[in-house]
Amino acid sequence: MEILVFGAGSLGSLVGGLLAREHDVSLVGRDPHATAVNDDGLRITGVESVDVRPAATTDATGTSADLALVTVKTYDTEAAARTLATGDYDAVCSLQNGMGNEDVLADTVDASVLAGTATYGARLVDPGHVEWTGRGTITVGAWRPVDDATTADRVAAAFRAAGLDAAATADIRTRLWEKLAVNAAINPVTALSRVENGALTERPLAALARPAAVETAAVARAAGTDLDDGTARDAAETVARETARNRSSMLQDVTRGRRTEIDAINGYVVDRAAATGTSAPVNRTLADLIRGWEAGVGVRPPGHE
Ligand code: KPL
Repeated sequence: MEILVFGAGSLGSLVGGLLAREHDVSLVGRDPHATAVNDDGLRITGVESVDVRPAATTDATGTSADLALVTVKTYDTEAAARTLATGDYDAVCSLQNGMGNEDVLADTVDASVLAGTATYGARLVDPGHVEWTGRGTITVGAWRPVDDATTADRVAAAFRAAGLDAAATADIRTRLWEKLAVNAAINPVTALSRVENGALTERPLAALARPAAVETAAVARAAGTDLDDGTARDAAETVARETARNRSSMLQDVTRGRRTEIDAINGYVVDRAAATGTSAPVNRTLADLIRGWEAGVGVRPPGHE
Protein backbone atom coordinates (compact mmCIF):
# COMPACT_ATOMS: atom_id res chain seq x y z
CA MET A 1 0.00 0.00 0.00
CA GLU A 2 1.19 3.56 -0.72
CA ILE A 3 1.01 5.50 2.54
CA LEU A 4 1.71 9.18 3.16
CA VAL A 5 2.38 9.98 6.83
CA PHE A 6 1.57 13.65 7.27
CA GLY A 7 3.36 14.77 10.43
CA ALA A 8 6.73 13.10 10.94
CA GLY A 9 7.12 14.02 14.60
CA SER A 10 7.66 11.32 17.23
CA LEU A 11 4.55 9.19 16.64
CA GLY A 12 4.39 9.77 12.88
CA SER A 13 8.02 8.79 12.44
CA LEU A 14 7.62 5.66 14.56
CA VAL A 15 4.41 4.47 12.89
CA GLY A 16 5.65 5.48 9.43
CA GLY A 17 8.97 3.72 10.03
CA LEU A 18 7.29 0.52 11.19
CA LEU A 19 4.90 0.62 8.22
CA ALA A 20 7.87 1.09 5.86
CA ARG A 21 8.91 -2.49 6.67
CA GLU A 22 6.03 -3.61 4.44
CA HIS A 23 4.62 -0.61 2.55
CA ASP A 24 5.69 2.21 0.28
CA VAL A 25 5.84 5.05 2.84
CA SER A 26 6.49 8.78 2.42
CA LEU A 27 6.96 10.95 5.50
CA VAL A 28 5.99 14.63 5.53
CA GLY A 29 7.95 16.48 8.17
CA ARG A 30 10.22 19.36 8.97
CA ASP A 31 13.88 19.82 8.29
CA PRO A 32 16.46 18.77 9.40
CA HIS A 33 14.53 15.50 10.09
CA ALA A 34 13.15 15.11 6.53
CA THR A 35 16.55 15.65 4.90
CA ALA A 36 18.24 13.24 7.33
CA VAL A 37 15.67 10.53 6.53
CA ASN A 38 16.11 11.08 2.79
CA ASP A 39 19.90 11.04 3.01
CA ASP A 40 20.54 8.28 5.55
CA GLY A 41 17.21 6.55 6.24
CA LEU A 42 15.22 6.33 9.49
CA ARG A 43 16.61 4.55 12.54
CA ILE A 44 14.23 3.20 15.20
CA THR A 45 15.72 2.09 18.52
CA GLY A 46 14.19 1.02 21.83
CA VAL A 47 11.48 -1.64 22.02
CA GLU A 48 12.86 -2.99 18.71
CA SER A 49 15.65 -1.79 16.43
CA VAL A 50 14.58 -1.12 12.86
CA ASP A 51 16.39 0.59 9.97
CA VAL A 52 14.21 1.65 7.04
CA ARG A 53 14.38 3.99 4.08
CA PRO A 54 11.00 5.74 3.62
CA ALA A 55 10.87 8.77 1.34
CA ALA A 56 10.63 12.10 3.17
CA THR A 57 9.55 15.58 2.12
CA THR A 58 8.71 18.92 3.71
CA ASP A 59 5.95 19.68 1.21
CA ALA A 60 3.11 17.29 0.38
CA THR A 61 1.28 19.59 -2.03
CA GLY A 62 -0.34 17.64 -4.88
CA THR A 63 0.80 14.17 -3.80
CA SER A 64 -1.26 10.99 -4.04
CA ALA A 65 -1.40 7.72 -2.09
CA ASP A 66 -3.80 4.97 -1.12
CA LEU A 67 -3.80 6.25 2.45
CA ALA A 68 -2.83 9.51 4.15
CA LEU A 69 -2.19 9.11 7.87
CA VAL A 70 -2.47 12.40 9.74
CA THR A 71 -0.19 12.71 12.76
CA VAL A 72 0.31 16.47 13.05
CA LYS A 73 -0.46 18.36 16.28
CA THR A 74 -4.17 19.15 16.65
CA TYR A 75 -3.65 22.88 16.07
CA ASP A 76 -2.06 22.07 12.67
CA THR A 77 -4.94 19.90 11.40
CA GLU A 78 -6.56 22.66 9.33
CA ALA A 79 -3.33 23.46 7.49
CA ALA A 80 -2.68 19.73 6.91
CA ALA A 81 -6.22 19.27 5.58
CA ARG A 82 -5.78 22.17 3.13
CA THR A 83 -2.58 20.59 1.78
CA LEU A 84 -4.17 17.13 1.55
CA ALA A 85 -7.06 18.69 -0.41
CA THR A 86 -4.57 19.45 -3.22
CA GLY A 87 -3.72 15.75 -3.58
CA ASP A 88 -5.48 12.46 -4.26
CA TYR A 89 -6.05 9.80 -1.56
CA ASP A 90 -8.49 6.90 -1.28
CA ALA A 91 -8.60 7.31 2.48
CA VAL A 92 -7.41 9.75 5.12
CA CYS A 93 -6.98 8.55 8.72
CA SER A 94 -6.26 10.68 11.77
CA LEU A 95 -4.05 9.09 14.43
CA GLN A 96 -3.91 12.31 16.44
CA ASN A 97 -4.60 13.14 20.05
CA GLY A 98 -7.63 15.17 21.03
CA MET A 99 -11.04 15.70 19.48
CA GLY A 100 -12.27 17.52 16.40
CA ASN A 101 -9.60 16.45 13.90
CA GLU A 102 -11.79 14.13 11.81
CA ASP A 103 -14.48 16.75 11.22
CA VAL A 104 -11.86 19.18 9.91
CA LEU A 105 -10.50 16.49 7.55
CA ALA A 106 -13.99 15.43 6.42
CA ASP A 107 -14.98 19.05 5.71
CA THR A 108 -11.87 19.71 3.60
CA VAL A 109 -10.59 16.53 1.92
CA ASP A 110 -12.45 14.55 -0.74
CA ALA A 111 -11.73 11.01 0.52
CA SER A 112 -13.04 8.41 2.95
CA VAL A 113 -12.18 9.67 6.41
CA LEU A 114 -11.22 7.30 9.23
CA ALA A 115 -10.65 8.11 12.87
CA GLY A 116 -7.90 6.33 14.73
CA THR A 117 -6.33 6.07 18.16
CA ALA A 118 -2.71 5.13 18.85
CA THR A 119 -1.11 4.44 22.21
CA TYR A 120 2.44 3.78 21.01
CA GLY A 121 5.15 5.69 22.89
CA ALA A 122 7.78 7.50 20.81
CA ARG A 123 10.42 10.20 21.10
CA LEU A 124 12.34 11.95 18.35
CA VAL A 125 15.96 11.72 19.50
CA ASP A 126 17.87 13.32 16.61
CA PRO A 127 17.14 14.04 12.95
CA GLY A 128 16.61 10.62 11.36
CA HIS A 129 16.38 8.80 14.71
CA VAL A 130 13.23 7.97 16.71
CA GLU A 131 13.13 6.02 19.97
CA TRP A 132 10.28 3.52 20.41
CA THR A 133 9.48 3.89 24.11
CA GLY A 134 6.37 1.77 24.52
CA ARG A 135 4.33 -0.86 22.76
CA GLY A 136 0.79 0.25 22.04
CA THR A 137 -2.24 -0.48 19.96
CA ILE A 138 -3.91 1.22 17.02
CA THR A 139 -7.66 1.21 16.49
CA VAL A 140 -9.32 2.64 13.39
CA GLY A 141 -12.93 3.09 12.37
CA ALA A 142 -15.06 4.82 9.77
CA TRP A 143 -15.81 8.50 10.34
CA ARG A 144 -17.23 9.47 6.96
CA PRO A 145 -19.07 7.67 5.47
CA VAL A 146 -19.99 6.37 8.94
CA ASP A 147 -20.53 2.81 7.73
CA ASP A 148 -17.37 2.39 5.59
CA ALA A 149 -16.20 -0.73 7.45
CA THR A 150 -14.35 -2.05 4.39
CA THR A 151 -11.83 0.80 4.33
CA ALA A 152 -11.27 0.55 8.09
CA ASP A 153 -10.70 -3.21 7.80
CA ARG A 154 -8.28 -2.73 4.90
CA VAL A 155 -6.27 -0.09 6.79
CA ALA A 156 -6.09 -2.19 9.98
CA ALA A 157 -4.95 -5.20 7.90
CA ALA A 158 -2.21 -3.06 6.29
CA PHE A 159 -0.97 -2.05 9.76
CA ARG A 160 -0.95 -5.67 10.90
CA ALA A 161 0.93 -6.78 7.77
CA ALA A 162 3.74 -4.46 8.90
CA GLY A 163 3.76 -5.98 12.40
CA LEU A 164 1.76 -3.32 14.23
CA ASP A 165 -0.92 -4.22 16.75
CA ALA A 166 -4.03 -2.87 15.01
CA ALA A 167 -7.75 -3.53 14.77
CA ALA A 168 -10.80 -1.99 13.17
CA THR A 169 -13.84 -1.13 15.25
CA ALA A 170 -17.42 -0.24 14.46
CA ASP A 171 -17.47 2.03 17.52
CA ILE A 172 -14.61 4.46 16.95
CA ARG A 173 -16.53 7.35 18.56
CA THR A 174 -16.46 5.62 21.97
CA ARG A 175 -12.79 4.71 21.43
CA LEU A 176 -11.94 8.36 20.77
CA TRP A 177 -13.50 9.35 24.11
CA GLU A 178 -11.60 6.52 25.83
CA LYS A 179 -8.33 7.75 24.31
CA LEU A 180 -9.29 11.30 25.31
CA ALA A 181 -9.61 10.07 28.92
CA VAL A 182 -6.13 8.52 28.63
CA ASN A 183 -4.61 11.75 27.32
CA ALA A 184 -6.55 13.93 29.79
CA ALA A 185 -5.08 11.87 32.64
CA ILE A 186 -1.53 11.33 31.42
CA ASN A 187 -0.48 14.32 29.34
CA PRO A 188 -0.95 17.38 31.61
CA VAL A 189 0.04 15.54 34.80
CA THR A 190 3.31 14.25 33.32
CA ALA A 191 3.98 17.66 31.73
CA LEU A 192 3.41 19.58 34.97
CA SER A 193 5.34 17.12 37.15
CA ARG A 194 8.07 16.45 34.54
CA VAL A 195 7.80 12.66 35.00
CA GLU A 196 7.59 9.63 32.72
CA ASN A 197 4.17 8.01 32.21
CA GLY A 198 4.93 5.19 34.67
CA ALA A 199 4.91 7.63 37.62
CA LEU A 200 1.13 7.90 37.25
CA THR A 201 0.60 4.31 38.36
CA GLU A 202 1.58 5.25 41.92
CA ARG A 203 0.69 7.82 44.53
CA PRO A 204 0.67 10.79 44.65
CA LEU A 205 0.14 11.35 40.92
CA ALA A 206 -2.27 8.41 40.44
CA ALA A 207 -4.65 10.33 42.70
CA LEU A 208 -4.67 13.19 40.19
CA ALA A 209 -4.61 11.24 36.92
CA ARG A 210 -7.42 8.87 37.91
CA PRO A 211 -10.11 11.54 38.58
CA ALA A 212 -9.14 13.31 35.34
CA ALA A 213 -9.95 10.10 33.44
CA VAL A 214 -13.14 9.36 35.39
CA GLU A 215 -14.37 12.94 34.96
CA THR A 216 -13.80 12.62 31.19
CA ALA A 217 -15.98 9.50 31.15
CA ALA A 218 -18.76 11.41 32.94
CA VAL A 219 -18.58 14.19 30.34
CA ALA A 220 -18.60 11.58 27.54
CA ARG A 221 -21.83 10.14 28.95
CA ALA A 222 -23.37 13.59 29.32
CA ALA A 223 -22.46 14.18 25.66
CA GLY A 224 -24.17 10.91 24.62
CA THR A 225 -21.28 8.40 24.48
CA ASP A 226 -21.53 5.33 26.69
CA LEU A 227 -18.10 5.24 28.38
CA ASP A 228 -18.10 3.97 31.96
CA ASP A 229 -15.81 5.23 34.71
CA GLY A 230 -13.97 1.92 35.14
CA THR A 231 -13.16 1.60 31.44
CA ALA A 232 -11.71 5.13 31.31
CA ARG A 233 -9.72 4.67 34.54
CA ASP A 234 -8.38 1.25 33.51
CA ALA A 235 -7.44 2.52 30.03
CA ALA A 236 -5.40 5.38 31.52
CA GLU A 237 -3.69 3.04 33.99
CA THR A 238 -2.94 0.41 31.34
CA VAL A 239 -1.40 2.95 28.94
CA ALA A 240 0.65 4.53 31.77
CA ARG A 241 1.98 1.07 32.68
CA GLU A 242 2.65 -0.08 29.10
CA THR A 243 4.37 3.19 28.19
CA ALA A 244 6.02 3.58 31.62
CA ARG A 245 9.34 4.79 30.19
CA ASN A 246 7.73 7.22 27.75
CA ARG A 247 7.78 10.97 28.13
CA SER A 248 4.27 11.98 27.01
CA SER A 249 3.92 14.21 23.98
CA MET A 250 2.86 17.10 26.25
CA LEU A 251 5.92 16.63 28.47
CA GLN A 252 8.06 16.68 25.30
CA ASP A 253 6.29 19.89 24.23
CA VAL A 254 6.83 21.76 27.51
CA THR A 255 10.43 20.54 27.74
CA ARG A 256 11.07 22.07 24.31
CA GLY A 257 9.13 25.25 25.13
CA ARG A 258 6.46 24.51 22.49
CA ARG A 259 2.69 24.99 22.42
CA THR A 260 0.79 21.91 23.69
CA GLU A 261 -2.43 20.16 22.64
CA ILE A 262 -4.20 21.16 25.87
CA ASP A 263 -7.12 22.86 24.07
CA ALA A 264 -8.07 19.66 22.19
CA ILE A 265 -7.61 17.43 25.26
CA ASN A 266 -8.54 18.79 28.74
CA GLY A 267 -9.84 22.03 27.18
CA TYR A 268 -12.23 19.98 25.04
CA VAL A 269 -13.48 18.09 28.12
CA VAL A 270 -14.14 21.39 29.92
CA ASP A 271 -15.98 22.82 26.90
CA ARG A 272 -18.15 19.73 26.48
CA ALA A 273 -18.89 19.73 30.22
CA ALA A 274 -20.10 23.33 29.98
CA ALA A 275 -22.17 22.56 26.88
CA THR A 276 -23.89 19.61 28.57
CA GLY A 277 -24.52 21.28 31.94
CA THR A 278 -21.94 19.25 33.86
CA SER A 279 -18.63 20.32 35.35
CA ALA A 280 -15.09 19.03 35.10
CA PRO A 281 -13.07 20.74 37.84
CA VAL A 282 -9.99 18.47 37.64
CA ASN A 283 -9.74 18.90 33.87
CA ARG A 284 -10.31 22.65 34.25
CA THR A 285 -7.48 22.97 36.79
CA LEU A 286 -5.09 20.94 34.62
CA ALA A 287 -6.05 22.96 31.51
CA ASP A 288 -5.62 26.27 33.34
CA LEU A 289 -2.17 25.29 34.65
CA ILE A 290 -0.92 24.28 31.19
CA ARG A 291 -2.50 27.31 29.55
CA GLY A 292 -0.91 29.52 32.18
CA TRP A 293 2.47 27.95 31.40
CA GLU A 294 1.92 28.50 27.64
CA ALA A 295 1.02 32.15 28.22
CA GLY A 296 4.01 32.63 30.52
CA VAL A 297 6.52 31.36 27.99
CA GLY A 298 4.78 33.16 25.13
CA VAL A 299 3.62 30.16 23.04
CA ARG A 300 -0.12 30.69 23.45
CA PRO A 301 -1.40 32.25 20.22
CA PRO A 302 -3.36 35.55 20.30
CA GLY A 303 -7.09 34.99 20.79
CA HIS A 304 -6.52 31.86 22.93
CA GLU A 305 -6.00 33.66 26.24
O1 KPL B 1 -0.81 9.67 23.37
C1 KPL B 1 0.10 9.69 24.17
C2 KPL B 1 0.89 10.95 24.25
O2 KPL B 1 1.95 11.00 24.85
O3 KPL B 1 0.41 11.94 23.65
C3 KPL B 1 0.31 8.53 25.11
C4 KPL B 1 -0.42 7.32 24.57
C5 KPL B 1 -0.25 8.94 26.45
C6 KPL B 1 1.72 8.07 25.24
O4 KPL B 1 2.50 8.90 26.00
